[in-house]
Amino acid sequence: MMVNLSEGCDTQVQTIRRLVSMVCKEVKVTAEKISKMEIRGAGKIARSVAEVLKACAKSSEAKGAKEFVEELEEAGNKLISARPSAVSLPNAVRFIINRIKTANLNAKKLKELTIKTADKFIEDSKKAVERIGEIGARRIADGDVIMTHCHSLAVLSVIKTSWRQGKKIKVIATESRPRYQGHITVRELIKEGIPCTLIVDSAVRAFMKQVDKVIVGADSIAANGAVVNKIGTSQLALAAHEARVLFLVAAESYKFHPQTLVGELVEIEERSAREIANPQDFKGAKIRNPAFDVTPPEYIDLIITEKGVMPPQAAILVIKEEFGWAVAGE
Ligand code: RUB
Repeated sequence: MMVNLSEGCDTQVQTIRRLVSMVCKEVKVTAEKISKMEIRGAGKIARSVAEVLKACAKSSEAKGAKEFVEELEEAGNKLISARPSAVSLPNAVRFIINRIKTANLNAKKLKELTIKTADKFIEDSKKAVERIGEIGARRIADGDVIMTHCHSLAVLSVIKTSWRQGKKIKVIATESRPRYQGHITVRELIKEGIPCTLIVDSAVRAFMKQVDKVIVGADSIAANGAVVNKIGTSQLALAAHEARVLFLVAAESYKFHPQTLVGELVEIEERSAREIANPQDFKGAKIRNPAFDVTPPEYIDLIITEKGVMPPQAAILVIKEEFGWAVAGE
């Protein structure tokens, strides 16, 4: 950001102060928590950014509507840059900011609208996860063995709903190296009393013959139905395909990626090598740590959303319904 040198010294200081304060404290704290994965999982990330934009609106001292929108956009951009692969993050930011930008209101009213819109996003998001549980449970039969990967609240909603309906299911969960989110899944399953087995990621194919259905979550779903999810997901899909096991994805509609409609690729986050090993111990070798991978639509049987169940090829219809074609011009 450039500061006009022809401005008086006091004005410059005021401008700098305003720019610095434009991003409220909560934004920095939450962006850092998202980067460090203290807040993780695409749905939770989306709800946390809605909470922060609400906090920014509450604490804003913006004098006019233009200043308020600028503040919110600055906060939104900072949050979006925290993690690149989960489209739920920019989708949540856009859901709120687009409404603010198109409302012809004064700063006070815009603040109120931001709070209301953020609350609506959070509430809809929670309801969507619940609904995915109900819709997804219809696909689960009594006695099914379900394999899952990583930790997804949408997947757990399907599993828990099925269990609470009295279906005697069993779950096989991968540990999901390097961050072991599979441990969180298994702990949640134990708490619910659901029989579960923890396996290493490389044991997926060895266990696939015992499995009836694989269910995973999503960070992004592209217009062609390809699913971006935790690294290793595509291996589960491949093994399921080989063993003719149903491969299901549970995801809210805000996990669909509007820009893929115009050919934009989903950025796959590459995290620090230190999450895998100490580079000093392997001098001379590269250590790679992509956090997500892409499962092609050919390996996906169904996507379970809060609106219903669809084949991956219908992803383009969800994007059109959620975001319209206007996104192509963005
Ligand atoms: C989490 C992950 C989850 C999706 C869906 O990765 O890949 O499967 O985010 O989760 P990370 P949810 O731990 O790196 O964030 O259904 O909870 O949105």
